[in-house]
Parts: sequence; C-alpha cells; structure tokens
Amino acid sequence: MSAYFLKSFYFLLLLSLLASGISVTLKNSSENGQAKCIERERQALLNFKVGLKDLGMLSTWTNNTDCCKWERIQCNHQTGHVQLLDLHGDNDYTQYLRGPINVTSLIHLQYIQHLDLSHNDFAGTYIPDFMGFTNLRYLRLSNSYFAGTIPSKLGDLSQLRYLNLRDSILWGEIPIQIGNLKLLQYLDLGGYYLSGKIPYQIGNLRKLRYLSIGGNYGEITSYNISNSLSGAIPFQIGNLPLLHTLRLGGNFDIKGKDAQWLSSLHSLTVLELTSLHYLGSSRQWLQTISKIIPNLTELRLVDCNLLDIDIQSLFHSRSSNNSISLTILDLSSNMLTSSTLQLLFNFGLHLQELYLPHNNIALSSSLCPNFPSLKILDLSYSNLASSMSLGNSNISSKLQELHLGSSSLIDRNLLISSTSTTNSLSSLLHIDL
Ligand SMILES: *[C@@H]1O[C@H](CO)[C@@H](O)[C@H](O)[C@H]1NC(C)=O
Ligand SMILES: *[C@@H]1O[C@H](CO)[C@@H](O)[C@H](O)[C@H]1NC(C)=O
Ligand SMILES: *[C@@H]1O[C@H](CO)[C@@H](O)[C@H](O)[C@H]1NC(C)=O
Ligand SMILES: *[C@@H]1O[C@H](CO)[C@@H](O)[C@H](O)[C@H]1NC(C)=O
Ligand SMILES: *[C@@H]1O[C@H](CO)[C@@H](O)[C@H](O)[C@H]1NC(C)=O
Ligand SMILES: *[C@@H]1O[C@H](CO)[C@@H](O)[C@H](O)[C@H]1NC(C)=O
Ligand SMILES: CC(=O)N[C@H]1CO[C@H](CO)[C@@H](O)[C@@H]1O
Repeated sequence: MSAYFLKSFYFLLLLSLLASGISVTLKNSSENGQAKCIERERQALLNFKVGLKDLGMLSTWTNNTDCCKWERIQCNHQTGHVQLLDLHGDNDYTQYLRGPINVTSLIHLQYIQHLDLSHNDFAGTYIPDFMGFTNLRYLRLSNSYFAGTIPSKLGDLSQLRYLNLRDSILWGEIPIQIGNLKLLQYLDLGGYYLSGKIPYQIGNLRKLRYLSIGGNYGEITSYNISNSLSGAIPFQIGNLPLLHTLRLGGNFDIKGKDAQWLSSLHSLTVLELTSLHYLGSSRQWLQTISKIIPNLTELRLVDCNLLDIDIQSLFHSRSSNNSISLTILDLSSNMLTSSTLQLLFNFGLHLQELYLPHNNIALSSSLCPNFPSLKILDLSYSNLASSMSLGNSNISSKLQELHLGSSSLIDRNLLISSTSTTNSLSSLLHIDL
C-alpha cells in the first residue's frame, strides 16, 4: 500500500515538474519560438559596426531588425541576450573587418560567452583588455593584426576555456596573470617578439590540452626568428597532465629534469620546439624525444642547431616503420645533410609532410627518395645538385606541393621535364623552384 502511494507521489511530482517545464517553454516561445534581442545590445552592435570598415560580413546588421536574426550572432533562446559573436574573416579575405577596432561598445553584451575576431585586419590595434566581459569562455583574436603587449587584465576572465592570440604582433613579457585562468584548455600566445621568461604560473593550468608559447613562426623562410623568450622551462612533472599539443619557441635553458617532465606528458601527440639552440647538447632531451616519437603524429624541431647524429639518435635502429606514425616532420633550419634524408627513407612510410629547408642537403641522383605517402616536400634553401631528377625517385603519387626555391639547382629544365613526364606525380598542384 505504502509503496503504491510512494509510486504515485513520484509520478505526480514528475508530472508537475514536466508541466512547469512545459509552461516555461510555452511562455518563452510565445513570440515566434524565441526571445527577441535586447534593445541595448542591438544598439551596442550597431555602434560597434559603425566604427569598422565592413567588407561584406555585417550586411544583415541593419536598423529596426531583430539582432538575434542577424548573421554571426547567437542569442540565448530564452533570455534573448547575445551569447555568441563569430566575426572571423575568411582566409581568402573576401569577407573581413578592417580598421582600428573599439570593443568598448560590446561591453553591453553582458552575457557574451564566445567572441571570435580572428582573420581580420585591425591594423595594429592594441589588444583590448576585455575588462567587463566576465562571462567569456572563448576568445579568439588570431591572425587579425592585433599588436602590443598581452594585457595582464586578461587574467581576470576567469571563465575562459580558450584563448588564442596566435599570429599577433606581440612584444613584452607574458603577464603572470595568465596563470589565473584555471579553466583554460587551449592557450596560444603566439609570440614573434615576446621576451622574458615563461611565468611558472602557466604550469598550474592543469586543464590545458593545447599550449603554444613563442612557437608559431609559420614559414620559417619568410622571416627571421626574433622572439627572445629565454630562461627555464618552468613546468614540473605532474602538471599539465592532459596536454596533447606543446609548441615552445625560445632559447630556453635545457635541463635534464625538464626532459623528465616531457616524458610525463602521456597524452602528447604534437611536439614543436623552435630555437632551442642547445637541444642537441642534451642527451636526456634527445633520448626523451626519441622515446615519445611513437606516440607523436607531428614533430617539429626547428632552428635547434641539430646535426645528423642528433637525428640518428632520435630515429635509432630499434625503431621501425610500424612504431612510427609521424605524418608531419619539420626539421627546418638545422645543420643536416643528405645522410639525414637517407635515414628518413627508412621511417617515411606514413610521412605526409616533410620540411627540410635551410639545411645543407645535397640531393643527387644516387639518392632516391622513398616516401610513399608524401603530400608536401620542402627542400628549399638546400644544395641540390644539378643532376637531380625526380623521375628516378619514388616520392609519392600523392605529392601536392614541392618546394625547391633558392636551392642551388642549376638545371631546372631537367627537373621540370622529369616531373611533368612522370605520371606518378600527377597530383602535383604547387611547384616552387
Ligand atoms: C535607427 O533608427 C532610429 C529610429 O528608428 C534612428 O533614430 C537612427 O538614426 C537609426 N540608426 C541608423 C544607424 O540608421
Ligand atoms: C570606444 O568607444 C567608446 C564608446 O563606444 C568611447 O567612449 C571611446 O572613446 C572609444 N575609444 C576610442 C579609443 O575611440
Ligand atoms: C636573417 O638574419 C640574418 C642575420 O641576422 C640575415 O643575414 C638574413 O638576411 C635575414 N633573413 C631574412 C629573411 O630577413
Ligand atoms: C604513449 O601513449 C600511451 C597511450 O596512448 C600512453 O599510455 C603512454 O604512456 C605514452 N607513452 C609515452 C612515452 O608518453
Ligand atoms: C620502411 O618502409 C620503407 C618503404 O616501404 C622501406 O623502404 C624501409 O626499409 C622500411 N624501414 C624499416 C626500418 O622497416
Ligand atoms: C614506388 O613505390 C610504390 C609503393 O611503395 C611501389 O609499388 C613502386 O614499385 C615503386 N616504384 C619505383 C620506381 O621504385
Ligand atoms: C526559464 C527562463 O529562461 N525564463 C525566461 C522566459 O522569458 C522571460 C522574459 O524574457 C524571462 O524573464 C525568463 O527568465
């Protein structure tokens, strides 16, 4: 009997909960299913638009229309507050924003969680401090010609999960307050001209999965490395347990204990180290990298003064094609010769992108590249011999890009004729001599 009462009690409780849920939904969807945009937020967006040169992106942002229906905006269905503003420009610059940007008017979007301003041209505007944007979880400012120092006030955005400043023109030191962003999972501080040390507080961001500091130089051939980050790599074993991507650039001190830290990153699949000029002088570092290579899909060791013997110790004889799943290998700007290339033939089964510009590689016809999966090969700024011909090599029928620019190749015609007559290179889209 009592069990019966209990059952019906729960049943009624459930029913009343459902009913109240339905009535809320009905109430809030009474006008065309969604709340309309808040007038104050609409004005803020229009003010923001007025300050910018809009090349096609904001054409739906017009007076007297519901801003929740505008493109690139999402409102909360129930409250009508703007939650998301996605103003990223197109990669091919057909739609983007231009001119100095003033985000002050956006501060009225009090409930905004997601703000993407990437791939625009803000003409060297200093990075705003985003004070007052207290609900932000996602902030992407990459590739938009923002400049200046990283504002320490960014450390107040305590809800941030994602912060991306990649390819901005940043200088000065990294503020320690970035270490306050305890919920961060993705942190890219770019870093062409950053200086000073990496604050150890960044090591306390235990939720990080992606970390890039001073590491994005894009094509190394286009500009010289000029960041002057230095000092210790301040991470301890056990912090950053979830990290799957690590990109570090700077002439950091290379210590054995840091190699132990690296080997404790069990989720790591992408490793990029740039301008660690003493990397080759640390056996512990090379051994550790060698040990984790089987777990990596992408490895970049750029401008690290590496010699052929260093690469040999990374890909030692115990390795085999099957233990190596690297698809991207970048050894740009080291001191490598063709013997490294020869060595890599043995481990190149899965390799799709191989970057070796700015080395001392002399490629001759006796050397037959054997990379069956390769899509991009970059041997620019090398000492390619005149007799080189791709006809008798077995690069890949998948090759899409071949970069041989500024190499001391004398007979370009030979190369071109052998490439164009080789059916196996039928997918080649881009060749740069
Ligand atoms: C928007 O409309 C209001 C009145 O409806 C007008 O006062 C205001 O100037 C308009 N703004 C723009 C940018 O056209
Ligand atoms: C940015 O906009 C706000 C209000 O919209 C204005 O008060 C402020 O002066 C502007 N700042 C600059 C640098 O133009
Ligand atoms: C890079 O720097 C070196 C010396 O500092 C200079 O000789 C070279 O021309 C520079 N390269 C570029 C692309 O600026
Ligand atoms: C490689 O990855 C596996 C799981 O994918 C992990 O258990 C192992 O510890 C990793 N090895 C290293 C050296 O990090
Ligand atoms: C890896 O595969 C390539 C291409 O099939 C082969 O030439 C090479 O001998 C293999 N290397 C090892 C170590 O098995
Ligand atoms: C090139 O490699 C493919 C697959 O690895 C193989 O089938 C083919 O015989 C090779 N061709 C030459 C000329 O070595
Ligand atoms: C549950 C919920 O979000 N209810 C909202 C319905 O809409 C009114 C008016 O916009 C809001 O005040 C409620 O908070």
